Amino acid sequence: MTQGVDIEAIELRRIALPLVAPFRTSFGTQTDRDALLVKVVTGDAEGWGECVADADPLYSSEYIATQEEVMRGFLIPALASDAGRHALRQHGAPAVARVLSPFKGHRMAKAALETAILDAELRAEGRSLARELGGVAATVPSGVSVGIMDEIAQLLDVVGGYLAEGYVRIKLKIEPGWDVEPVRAVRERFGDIPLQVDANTAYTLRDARHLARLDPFDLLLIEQPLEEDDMLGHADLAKLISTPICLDESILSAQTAAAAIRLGACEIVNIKPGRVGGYLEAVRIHDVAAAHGKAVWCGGMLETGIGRAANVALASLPGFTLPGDISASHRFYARDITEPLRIQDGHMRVPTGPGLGPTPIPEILDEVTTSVGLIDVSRP
Ligand code: OSB
Ligand code: MG
Repeated sequence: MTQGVDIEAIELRRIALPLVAPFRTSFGTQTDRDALLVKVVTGDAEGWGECVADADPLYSSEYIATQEEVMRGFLIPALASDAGRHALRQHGAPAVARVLSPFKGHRMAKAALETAILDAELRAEGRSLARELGGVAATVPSGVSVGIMDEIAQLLDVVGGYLAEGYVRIKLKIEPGWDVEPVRAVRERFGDIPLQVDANTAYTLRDARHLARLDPFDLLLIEQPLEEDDMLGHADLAKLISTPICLDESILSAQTAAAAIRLGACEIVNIKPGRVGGYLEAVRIHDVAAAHGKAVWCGGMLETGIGRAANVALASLPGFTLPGDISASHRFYARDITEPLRIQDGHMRVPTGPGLGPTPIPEILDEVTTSVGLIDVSRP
């Protein structure tokens, strides 16, 4: 348990980082990452959190401008109120979700604030996030997410490059018109590698027969084939295809995870701390899944080293039995804002230093910053 925290100031910083190559999914093509970093300053330490919302509401309804707005207008004032400060002083980071619970949704903003507060608290106490969350592994296996390409030949080159780098699992982004053929080509070229696909809601239940054409390829899973709120559709689809269904966008909390599992809507859960409101809720989803004998893995949202290091800590929990979307810094960024995270023999080392581990390198951070504001929340 953490010990309580007294926040003096919160810095909100927007940064823009070019991607090394465009990343195409069924919902669009990304060439830059526009991110929002939260820095929490206490009397004893500074803590960091990364808001994983994208510039546009294409993955989910959340997007970066609204996340900054809701933090400034509602979430930070609640944390800075007398009741908020009292709760944080008494209980530390575990109080954040409760203080913010009157405000509906905006989980990515809540997650970033909670992470920064938790990080500040752990750094002050010299404890690591992995230990705090219940991590057990010293390294975690690295999978990589591969975008939609124009040509199969290009896809095979890219996948071959990642396998040569040591990634232990390949995830192909799919959409109607780019599904069976790329999967077949990757299987034919690279054989029996751990392989899975992610549709980001691009299909409907009417596509069930088509999706069953993926059955012979022995995929680890198909991620989020149907819409976010189509829990019943996923349960129906599970009866029509043999590839195990994994949910990403649909799982917003431990409650939705429990419902999805009970309904038979998913066999596996992709846990993204931003999507579910923070690392503490992420652990609860891990626990719910474990109680039902379901595997989980840690998803990614093109995080910088800050968010990625925290994801590595989460992925070190025992229920994370499948490789996560936990790739090296240079998979997405020529220059990360932290010391670059690297993979070695297909694995990433779990940070053991205080808090989430790495911190932004100030010179790099300044160069990529597009706006920054400090909110004084101290009281005499
Ligand atoms: O659906 O998993 C997804 C990236 C941005 C938005 C959604 C998703 C992704 C990825 C993971 O596929 C990329 C990563 O490794 O961070
Ligand atoms: Mg996904």
